[in-house]
Parts: sequence; C-alpha cells; structure tokens
Amino acid sequence: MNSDKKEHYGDSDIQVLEGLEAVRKRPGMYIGNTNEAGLHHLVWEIVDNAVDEALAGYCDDIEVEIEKGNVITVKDDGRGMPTGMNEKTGLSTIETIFTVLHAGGKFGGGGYKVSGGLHGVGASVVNALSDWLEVRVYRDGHVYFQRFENGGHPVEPLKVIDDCDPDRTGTTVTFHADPTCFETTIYNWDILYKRLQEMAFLNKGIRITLIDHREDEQKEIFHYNGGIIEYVQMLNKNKQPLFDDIVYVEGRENDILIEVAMQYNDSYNSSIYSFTNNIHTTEGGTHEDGVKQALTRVINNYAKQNKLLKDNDDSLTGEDVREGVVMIISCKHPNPQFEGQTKTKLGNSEVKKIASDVFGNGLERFLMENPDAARVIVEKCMTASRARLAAKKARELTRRKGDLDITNFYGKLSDCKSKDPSECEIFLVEGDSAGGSAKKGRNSMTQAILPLRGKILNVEKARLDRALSNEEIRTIITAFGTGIGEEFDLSKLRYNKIIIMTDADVDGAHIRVLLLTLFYRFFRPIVEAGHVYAAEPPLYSIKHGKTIKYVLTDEEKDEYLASLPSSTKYEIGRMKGLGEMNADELFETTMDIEKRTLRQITVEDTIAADEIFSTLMGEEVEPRRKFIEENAQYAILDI
Ligand code: TTJ
Repeated sequence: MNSDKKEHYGDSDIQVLEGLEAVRKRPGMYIGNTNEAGLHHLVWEIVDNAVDEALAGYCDDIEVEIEKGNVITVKDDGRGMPTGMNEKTGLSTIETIFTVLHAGGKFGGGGYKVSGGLHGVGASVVNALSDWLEVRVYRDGHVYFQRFENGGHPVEPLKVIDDCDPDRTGTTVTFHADPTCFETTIYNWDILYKRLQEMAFLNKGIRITLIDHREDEQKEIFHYNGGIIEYVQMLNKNKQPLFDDIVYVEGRENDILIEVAMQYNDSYNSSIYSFTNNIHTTEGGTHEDGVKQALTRVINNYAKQNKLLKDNDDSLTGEDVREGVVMIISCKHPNPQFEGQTKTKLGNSEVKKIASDVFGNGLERFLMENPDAARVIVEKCMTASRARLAAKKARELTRRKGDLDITNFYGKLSDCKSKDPSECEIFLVEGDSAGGSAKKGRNSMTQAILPLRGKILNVEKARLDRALSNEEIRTIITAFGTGIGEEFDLSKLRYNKIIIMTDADVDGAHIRVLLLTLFYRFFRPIVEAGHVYAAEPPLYSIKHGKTIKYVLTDEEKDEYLASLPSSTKYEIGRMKGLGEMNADELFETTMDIEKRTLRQITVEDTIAADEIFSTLMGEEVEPRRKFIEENAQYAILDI
C-alpha cells in the first residue's frame, strides 16, 4: 500500500498537488467566494459536466442528491468518463480531470459546453475544496472507482472495484465540501431547485431529479419537453397573458443556435432573460441586442403595413414594443466570448445578425398567421407609446413649473450641507413625527431627511406617466437628482446611500415594499449599484449601570445577557416605534454611522425579484395570499 502510493507520486504529481493547493489558498479566485454561493458553485461545476454529456446527446437522466451530512451526489446515465491513461500526465484520464487545473475542457472537444463556460473552472477545483470526493464510472461491464481525500489527494489510482450489467453506463461523483474552506457547508434546497429547473427548461427533454435526504425527504423532477416555452408559461403563471399562444422561434446558422420564446402580459414591465450555453447573461449582449432589434423592426413594419400605424405617426420605440413582454432567449455557441463587468455579456459580434434574422423571420410569420394576437400586440404597444409621450410631457411640465414646486420641495426635504455625494445619505422616513426626530437628531453635514406623508403609489399597477403625477414620487425623483425614464443618469445621484427608515411592523413593511417596488421598477441601476439600504431600528434596549446596549433580535438579546456576569443587574426595555423615540434616541440607535445597523438591498437574482414584485404588488389576489402565507413578511428584503 505504502510503496504503491510512492510509485504513484512522481514529480508531476507534486506539481499537480501544488496546483490544487493554490485553489485552497485562494478559493475566491476560482469560485467567486466562499459563502453560500461559492458552496453551490461546487454543485454547478459537477452538474455542468453531466449536462454537457446530455447536450452531446448521450444522456437524458441526471440525478442530484443531497445526502445526510450535506454530501452531494451527482449521477448521470451517459457514456461514462474515459477510463484510459493520459499520455501527458502519466495518470489516468479521470485522475487528470480531477487533479489538474483546467484539464476538463480538453477532453471530448466539440459541441456546446456548459462546463468551461463562465465560471468553468473544472472538476479539479471541486476536488481541491472537498475533504473527500469519490468518482464511479460504469462502463464496459465494470465499475471504476477512485477516492480523493483532504483537498484532492488520491487515496489510490483508479481501479475496478466491481462488475456491472454491460448495458449500464454513466458517471457518479460524490463529494463533501471541506468545512475549513467555506463559511457554510449547508446546501439550500431553493437555490439548487431554481438552477436545476432552469437547466431543465434550457435543455428540453433532459430529466433532472433533485432529492434531499437530510430531513423530511423531498424530491422534484424537472423534465420539460417544451423547453423554454414552458419557462415562459411559468414566468407568466401569476400574470394575465394578452393571448394564449407563445411565440416560439428556433434557428441555426454556422453552428450558432438561437431559440426564443415570448408572450405578452398586461403588465407594464418587460422581463427579458437571455442565456448563452445555459449561462444567464445578466448583462445581455449581442444575442439580446439582435432579438430586441428584430422585435422593434418587425412590429413597426407589421403595424404600418396593416395601417394600424399611420404614415405620419411616430414609430414605436424599443421600450414601447417591450412593455409587458416575457421572453427567454437561449443561444448555444461553440465558442462564446463573455465580456462586461461580471463577464455575463455575450460579445461575439456575428451573433447579433443571426439572432435578429432568426427571430425576425419567426415573429413575422407568427404575426401573419395569428392576426388576432398581432392586433392585440400592436394595440398594447401603441398604448405604451402614448403613455411614454404623456410621461415626457409630465416631466417637462415638472421641470417648467420647477420654481413653483421647489418651495414645496424644500419644505419637505431637509437636505444635508455637504454636496459631495460620496459622503451623503438620504433617509426616507415613515411619518412626520419620526421625520421630525430624525431632522433634529441627524448629522446635518451628511444626512438628509425626507419624511414621507402620503401613501406611496404602487407602481406595479401604474405606468411612468401616472407615477409622475404622484407627489411623493416627484419629490423622491427631485431629491435623488438622477431624473427618471429616458433621462435617468446614475452619475447625477446626490446621495451614496438611500436609507429606508420604517417601523418594524406590518405598516412599515408595506411602505418598504412600495418603495422597493418603485426603486426596482424605475430606478433599478440605483439598486443594482448597491445604493439602497434599510435601516434596522433595534428591538430592545438593555440597561446595566451606565451602559445602554441596543439589540436587533431576540437571539442577540439572549446572547448579550449571557455574556454579562451573573451578578449584573439589568433592565430590558422593548423599543418603541420610530415616531416615539426622541431625537437623540433615534440618532443613537438607528442613524449614527458608528453604531447603527443597515441592511443593504441587493438584487442577486432578477428573475426571482421580478416574480416577487409582480406577485406581491400585482392584480392577482390568490398568488399574493399564497406568497404571503408561505413567506415571512420581511422575505421581500432578501431578494
Ligand atoms: C467524454 O468523451 C468520451 C466519452 O465520455 C465523455 C465524458 O466525459 N462524459 C461524461 C463526463 N459524462 N459524465 C461526465 C461527468 C459527470 C459528472 C457527474 C462529473 C464529471 C466530472 C463528469
């Protein structure tokens, strides 16, 4: 055994292990970070390999199991990884793939690859960050096996451990993430569910099963023969579609595959999600540009040819034709180039024309064959166009009577003295009385206060023109300085932090949701750039001697009390609402930069956020009731 091991470790192995050691030293470089997202990245890395085998046409069943102890097993029924030797490394191909950085991509070339894509760092990175990993390959009537421990060290070379039915083929990988490398090693059912379901939507016909064996056994099978058509159906399930059909277009040119599914609903938003090789291209790119261009062109042409749009009417803009659109764009490309800040923007320039041609032709045909749907679409776009022009007028009006408005405006806003946005913050405060305390207590150099009196309009049910007629919203736009709609300019934002300060009760949560809806729909770049925060007023004060400690939760309270010497006498106060605190109290507990807690509102996942806002704020009552029943009232903050 010992000599076996020695023989097995040559010079090249030492290099190999140095490579894996580098991954363990700086995991963030390879998987982004070491929090929950990083942990799940390990699963994607392995699943991608199985999906590639499915895309190559050799496997249609993939199983992902969460075992007790947060061990992950990924199983496919493909051909099985190659079991031979690799000339270059002198190791088996399997050991090479699991121990040499970036080795995976070099095997079985050709075809569209998920693995090796955006974050494609390979199976070796998963091995490096696992305290153990086992691979089993079923092939040629044998079961091949290898185990690695402690960050990718092979226990033995690949060997046959059993025979199996010669018809059985496939690959099974089981691993346990190394707790010393991650902040958490507990998998989240919802995260696995969402991504695996997305994978199944994007690759019609493949079956992905997710099973959780940890507590109450849960099992879900994702299998969609309709592919992205069924994805659009799901995204629209809580909305009112304008017509039943889903526009579906598919085409290929030079090995570049474009697939689009689309349906209009009666909302004012557009939900366009694009993917390349199953990777969500959140920054868009040439595939999305091409499809959007075709949508505008084809609808305008159709409207003109059918005299729905008169010759002297303005053309419909991109924004007009996208109102109420739910669309999935899926591009499969043999050599995708990802660009942009987060490397989620498709850069290949040849894709734009292909996407535009493929989708344009398909849409033209759909409109011709479905005149009723076509008329509904064009009418919807023309209403959007009229609303856009009305909003433009409303904005101009706001600007012209600016002098009149401005006294009103400054009556509401207590601005800060500093004009350097990087140090300025604005508190949006619920109610006049809390607003009054906040004004008195604040640091007037850097902290501005805007008390909100009236109800904030629910913009989920209103277009921009109506939103602009709402006084509270106009005040917010003026205070931010960015403008809105076509004129929006993030660089003009007057405050680095926008802080929503509401009571920790149902009304407060409601106002917070209304504000977040407004920001998400009309000021999304502000949210995406991380400027939006929620203040967290404390729940309890704990007084002992001359010290007052404020805590946010019951757990924090218990923890703090446990930390005090048992002889200490203390007094616990339940904190009042914002409006009942005096100025000093409010400042000290909730506003003071040194002591306060802020929660940054981030949008990790636009698809989920979109669904939450339209469910929570939209017309349909039943899904809203269900959502609120299933989610704590503050779930909205964790988008
Ligand atoms: C490569 O070309 C020859 C036949 O096998 C191809 C292959 O590698 N197939 C393959 C790999 N199927 N499944 C995998 C795989 C599955 C999991 C779960 C994990 C990994 C690392 C690979």
